[in-house]
Amino acid sequence: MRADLFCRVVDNYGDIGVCWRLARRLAQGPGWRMRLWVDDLHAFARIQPGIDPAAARQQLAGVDIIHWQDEASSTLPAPGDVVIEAFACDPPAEFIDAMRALAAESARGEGVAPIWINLEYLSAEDWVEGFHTMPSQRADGLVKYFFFPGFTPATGGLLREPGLAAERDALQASRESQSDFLRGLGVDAAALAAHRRGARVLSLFCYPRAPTDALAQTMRHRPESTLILVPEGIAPGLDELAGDALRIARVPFVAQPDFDRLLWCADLNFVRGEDSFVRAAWAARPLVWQIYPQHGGTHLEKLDAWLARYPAPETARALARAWNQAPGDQGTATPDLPQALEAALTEPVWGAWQAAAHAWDAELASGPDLADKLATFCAEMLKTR
Ligand code: TRH
Repeated sequence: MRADLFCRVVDNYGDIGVCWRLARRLAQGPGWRMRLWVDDLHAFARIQPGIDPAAARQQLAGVDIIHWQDEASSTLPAPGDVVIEAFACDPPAEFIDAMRALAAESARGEGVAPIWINLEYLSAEDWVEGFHTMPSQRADGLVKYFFFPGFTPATGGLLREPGLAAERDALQASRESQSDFLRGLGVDAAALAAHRRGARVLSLFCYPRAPTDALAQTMRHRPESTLILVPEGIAPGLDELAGDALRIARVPFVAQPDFDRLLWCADLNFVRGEDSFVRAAWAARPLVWQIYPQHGGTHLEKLDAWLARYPAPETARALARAWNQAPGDQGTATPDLPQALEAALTEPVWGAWQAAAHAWDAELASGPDLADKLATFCAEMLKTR
């Protein structure tokens, strides 16, 4: 199966983060020949060492990567068997023209029209199941299928590589291996010593509006020691809030497999957006998700839809709500972050949250992942052509 995956980087890293993971998963799992079109190679290079932001074309991890430049070019390669546009990014007009020509040939029995997929953003909302794989008939005769990631068997599922749990469990079973990994990221001796002495480890990947000062202040005053791992550029003012019981360790942006390992080393992961959120679920550890903020507070409805599915104690859900409230947000009364954090980190809530995180990972891992579901869907659609 040959596939074209189009990715337009809106902002941050999640658009390319999801697309890069999908491209590699389809290449390495179902064995598709993947062509990944990316408009912003700089964001890509930030999360994937080895990407050359100046290259018009390059190969990495078995994926053919094309710098998607909007200038019209008549030399576009012919569309693959499957064309995936991520997050409704609209492929180039000339490419759609070529798809239409293939559809016309197919109608004359002379070829096979590509399957056109629109990969949607992840949502936990109930309506997603009803729209997953729905066709959208265009005026030009082409049909586009909506493919919705999700948390239930009636959705497209979530990206998950085979063997992930075994690799995770091996690292989580050895504090020494975790220490070696963190040292490899440049975590200093004092922080590593705190880690070896059993400090509670948090990872922090959030948007600027997150109440990170309240987080640091709360952790500073707890009886146990805490180590917070923070990627460079995130929560810039946090380092000044370190104290006796709280150490802040800055880590570089790393490739996605190492970002997974960072999450696996933490007892509690503060994540954001879409892809790091899912990867924190795969860490099988407690997580606090900061959803991508949207105007009018619609993101809080999406947050609540997910919280309704998250089997953690109510205290942990209150903490997630507090983490996502910003000054002046409408909606439910803002739970007090320090109070919610204290309660969530204290037994028996903390132990119940840890058990729930483990069970949720196992539940979500039980079915086929998004790449396998997409491959099955496209194979079935091609049979009908
Ligand atoms: O960067 P994000 O905020 O991206 C967001 C979301 O995708 C959101 O859905 C979208 O609407 C918005 O962009 C435009 O968060 P996310 O989704 O977690 O993507 C971050 C990616 O960066 C993820 O794939 C993990 C990766 N990453 C690394 O690979 N290494 C790192 O060191 C870090 C910090 C992140």
